[in-house]
Amino acid sequence: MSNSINSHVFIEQTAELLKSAKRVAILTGAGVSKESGIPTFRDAQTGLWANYRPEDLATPQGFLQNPDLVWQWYDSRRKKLLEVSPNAGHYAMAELAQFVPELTVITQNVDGLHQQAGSKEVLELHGSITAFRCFAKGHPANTDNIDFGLTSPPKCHCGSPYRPGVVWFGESLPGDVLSKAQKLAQSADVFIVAGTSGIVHPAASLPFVAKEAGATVIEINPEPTPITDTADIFLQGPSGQIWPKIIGLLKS
Ligand code: BJW
Repeated sequence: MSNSINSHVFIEQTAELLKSAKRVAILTGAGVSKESGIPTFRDAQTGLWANYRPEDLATPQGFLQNPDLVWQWYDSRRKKLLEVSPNAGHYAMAELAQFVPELTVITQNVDGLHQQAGSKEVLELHGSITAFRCFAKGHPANTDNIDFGLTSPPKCHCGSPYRPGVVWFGESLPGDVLSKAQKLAQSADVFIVAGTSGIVHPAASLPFVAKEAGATVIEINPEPTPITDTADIFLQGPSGQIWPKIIGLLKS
């Protein structure tokens, strides 16, 4: 049963657990970048899926049907990244590495903000919005050659259009990355899940794998999710406010 109250006591409990933890894994989702100004997917008013259908924009079928629309949507999101910076939550997660022997961030986000904030060990489950490969053969693109503002996807030397290097619905996650994430879930003593709705698999199953394997599971989110009842501690609130409090206690 989770403690569904945002109280200093639970933040203190979290800091105490982290002080004695050896291996810590953090699974993050779109919510941790919201305070940087990047919309989440499923927020009813401001989420990306409030205005667009995931089938049209985040599936291989959608890309085949309308490559220009998909290209332009990702182009505008990539452009937005030039204007944003990591927030206090990203920086605090990066700082946590100074206090625990082993820390890995497993992220569903494609925005690169964990790395920008200084996190060294980052597993990108859903790829990166700044990488490209061709649709047909997966030939990687030299990112420097991909300009902003193109209305159609540029073509690979093999003639196939380039697509963003992200994972769409119905596609497999990068096998090596997923396998590392699953091993971490099985071996972490503290597993923290922050800013995800917990409905997209296989990422959403990782906290359950961790719990089953004996980890203490801690969730950070302003809203309860399907993970909340399984979490040992539920820190209810925004990532950018909760994480700095945890780090503050670790420093004191
Ligand atoms: C805050 C906050 C603040 C707000 N601080 N928090 C098992 C069961 C059922 C279905 C499946 C299954 N296995 C596979 C599937 C199918 C499918 C799936 O999961 N569908 C579900 C929707 C039902 N999964 C797949 O297709 C995956 N592939 C796969 O499994 O391959 C094998 C396979 C293939 C075919 C059949 C079966 C197996 C691939 C999934 C790829 C997801 N891709 C996207 C797009 C990436 C590129 C892009 O950016 O455009 O990834 S979709 C989108 O959802 C994106 C995200 O990474 C992902 C998760 O979203 P996230 O991060 O949780 O965001 P939100 O918006 O949902 O939630 C935000 C949260 O933040 C909320 O909780 C807020 O409260 C909170 N929040 N402010 C902290 N300040």
